[in-house]
Parts: sequence; C-alpha cells; structure tokens
Amino acid sequence: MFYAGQMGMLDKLSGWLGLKKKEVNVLCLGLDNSGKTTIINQLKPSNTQTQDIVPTIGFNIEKFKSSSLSFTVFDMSGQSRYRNLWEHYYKESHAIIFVIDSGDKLRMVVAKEELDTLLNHQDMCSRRMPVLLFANKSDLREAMSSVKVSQLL
Ligand SMILES: Nc1nc2c(ncn2[C@@H]2O[C@H](COP(=O)(O)OP(=O)(O)O)[C@@H](O)[C@H]2O)c(=O)[nH]1
Ligand SMILES: [Mg+2]
Repeated sequence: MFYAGQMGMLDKLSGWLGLKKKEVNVLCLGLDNSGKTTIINQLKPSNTQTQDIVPTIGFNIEKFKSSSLSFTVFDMSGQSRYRNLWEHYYKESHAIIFVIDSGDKLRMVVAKEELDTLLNHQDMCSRRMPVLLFANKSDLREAMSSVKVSQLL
C-alpha cells in the first residue's frame, strides 16, 4: 500500500511536469538548505534504498531511480568552482524542480541569480523544458507567500 501510494505521487509529479517520455531524468536544484533532500526523500518509494551520494569536497550529488523517473539532486550555490562538475547534467535532463526556501528572505536574491544563470545556460535556453518552482517551507511563520516568492524571482 505504501509503495502504491508513493508510486501514485511520482505519477502525479510526471503529470505536473508534463512528461510523456518513458525514461525521464529530473534535476532537483536549489540553494543548500532549501529542502531538496527532504523533498526527494518523500518521493522515494520505500524499496528504493539505493541513494547514491557522491561526496566531493564541498559538493555532493544525490541520485535515485524509480520506475521510469530518475532524480539527480545537487546544491547550486556558493561553490562556483564546482559548477563544471554539475553543469553536464543539464544536457541529459528532461525536467527541473527548482526548490526555494520561502523563509530565506536574505538569500532570495541569490536563488534568483542561480535560477537566471540556469535558465540562460546554453544547454537550457536552446530547448523547451518544464521547470517546477517549488516554494518550500511555506509552513514557517516568517515564510513569504508563493505569490511573493514568484514576484521576487
Ligand atoms: N519548516 C520546514 N523545514 C523544512 C522543510 N523542508 C526541509 N526543511 C528543513 O530544512 C533543512 C534543510 O533541508 P535539506 O532537505 O537538507 O535541504 P537541502 O540542502 O536543499 O538538501 C532541514 O533541517 C529540513 O528539515 C519544510 O517544508 N518546512
Ligand atoms: Mg541536500
């Protein structure tokens, strides 16, 4: 039952992202601490234990695969010298989930910069790809509304 429920969630996600392909690679991006690992762990079916964390100094990539969806997760900010390590994932991805911490007013401008850089990247702007902007942590008392977040972005 738990497994079926989780699969339903992933199917819904495919629907929201408008994905019709059989095998799709989803990139989950955002600043560190925005909640990417938490979201991805919620999406994981209970039998998907293969969490492939590839730690490098100051940089990590998480991956998991479930039925036809494969997820790659990484932090986008701060470590521009690691940029070339994750940029090559853009080419092979079919959809993006960009996670924003709605409570992090100070770094909203950094999130915007990273989003702009992403969307202007040569491997991104030359094609059409669904992007889900995930205004996370809306439960926080100081959280900005999703409308406010989208205005700032
Ligand atoms: N209040 C609140 N905290 C969250 C939410 N999602 C994640 N967090 C917390 O934010 C912190 C960073 O989350 P994490 O998933 O590690 O972020 P990542 O660096 O983007 O992978 C953790 O302490 C989480 O428990 C949320 O929706 N609401
Ligand atoms: Mg993480």
